[in-house]
Amino acid sequence: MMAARLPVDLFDDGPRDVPLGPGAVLLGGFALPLGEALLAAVADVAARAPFRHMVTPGGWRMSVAMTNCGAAGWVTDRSGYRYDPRDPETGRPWPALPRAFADLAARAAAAAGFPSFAADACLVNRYAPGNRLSLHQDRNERDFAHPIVSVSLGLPATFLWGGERRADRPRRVPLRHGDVVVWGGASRLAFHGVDTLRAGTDARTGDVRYNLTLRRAL
Ligand code: MD6
Ligand code: FE
Repeated sequence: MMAARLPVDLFDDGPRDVPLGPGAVLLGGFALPLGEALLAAVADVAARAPFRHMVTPGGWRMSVAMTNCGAAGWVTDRSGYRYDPRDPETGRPWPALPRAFADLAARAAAAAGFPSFAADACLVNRYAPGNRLSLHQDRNERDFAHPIVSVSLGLPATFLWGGERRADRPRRVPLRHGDVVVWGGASRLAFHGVDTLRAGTDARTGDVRYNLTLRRAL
């Protein structure tokens, strides 16, 4: 059964659900009731698996700081991109996937038409002003039949929603604290990125944006 959706705030018209493409939808404010719990869990994860700036196979240090939780974490270094059951920085397994992350991912996926999604991994991105994520596809997961659930927390950002080809001109989609994007199906391999984060102050996160991408990686 679907829980009632809370309006974003008193001066808003409530949830903004925006179809992005086949199998892809922005669920406006879907994570809003959980925002503080999610941020507490992020702090907990980061205490055990610190945010770090990974290096791409091409040798570039990423401006976005990242960490992971769950059975496997997405990592990149000079040898390539992969999911690793251990944090290369600590040598230990990644922190467990918080229950609140897994529950939210299942509910959001179901709301978007993907019943029975069970995430086993979460990449946590932290953006400071000036940071951006260039257009890419998420293709290190084992089975593209599973969708990805993406949660925005803190400062607003502009999501770049591209097409099947890198050269397709991306659509600009505003993402705010509490927004959830679910995508899978025919859109699963769409190119996407995040435009340069603008400076600002968020009452909950200060001067950063966090993004959780919940996946079935294994
Ligand atoms: C971000 N998100 O919003 C970056 N990837 O900070 C992603 O790269 C992403 O939001 C796959 C699925 C959903 C996403
Ligand atoms: Fe991505």
